[in-house]
Amino acid sequence: MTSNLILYNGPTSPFGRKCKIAANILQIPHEEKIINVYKSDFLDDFNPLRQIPTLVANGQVIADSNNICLYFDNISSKNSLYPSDRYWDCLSFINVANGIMENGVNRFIEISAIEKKDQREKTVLRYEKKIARSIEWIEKNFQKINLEFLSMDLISIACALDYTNFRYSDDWKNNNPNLKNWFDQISEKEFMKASSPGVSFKYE
Ligand SMILES: N[C@@H](CCC(=O)N[C@@H](CS)C(=O)NCC(=O)O)C(=O)O
Repeated sequence: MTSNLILYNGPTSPFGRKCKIAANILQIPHEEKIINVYKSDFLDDFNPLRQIPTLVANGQVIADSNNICLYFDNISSKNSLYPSDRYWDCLSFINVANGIMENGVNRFIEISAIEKKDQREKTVLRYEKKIARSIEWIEKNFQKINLEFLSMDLISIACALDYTNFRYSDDWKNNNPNLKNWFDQISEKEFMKASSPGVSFKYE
């Protein structure tokens, strides 16, 4: 498929998954390139943080998943994924979902890429506490979200929870019944199945 939108992505990135699902729902034609971010020096010219997702849109670089999703939303003729009646609320939920992803990624790096003797137990616990607290916060505030409309915060929450299941644990389901019920349903959607994590590259 030829396109002037190139989404550099990874096989398991929850941030990249958010963008992929947003592009799917908003019907944004683009080319996705799955790269090994740890070996992709070429990306430094676009994004000195060398992170995925990074979008190159007609030569314009857009880094960071939040910016990429906003860009897709901006150029789409579909309904915005950011409901105007709860815009700031939506951004706050997205921020909490991103935090779950970030702590999940950092936790996984700590336990999988660092020699056992050098792993920081307290740091891992700190990541885990933040993940648990954030999921509980979403559960407690979930009624603020209109579940009839697939908004960007719901997409982000779904990606964050699935990444938690993938890299850490699904024990959160035991004490967050509303989220569990909703998550079990959204997991059945084609856009979730089509974007589920692949095989990761070795951290280096
Ligand atoms: N704030 C960024 C975070 C992206 C991020 O952390 N990406 C990870 C993969 S999940 C990455 O590229 N890691 C490689 C590295 O930082 O060296 C976003 O929302 O896009």
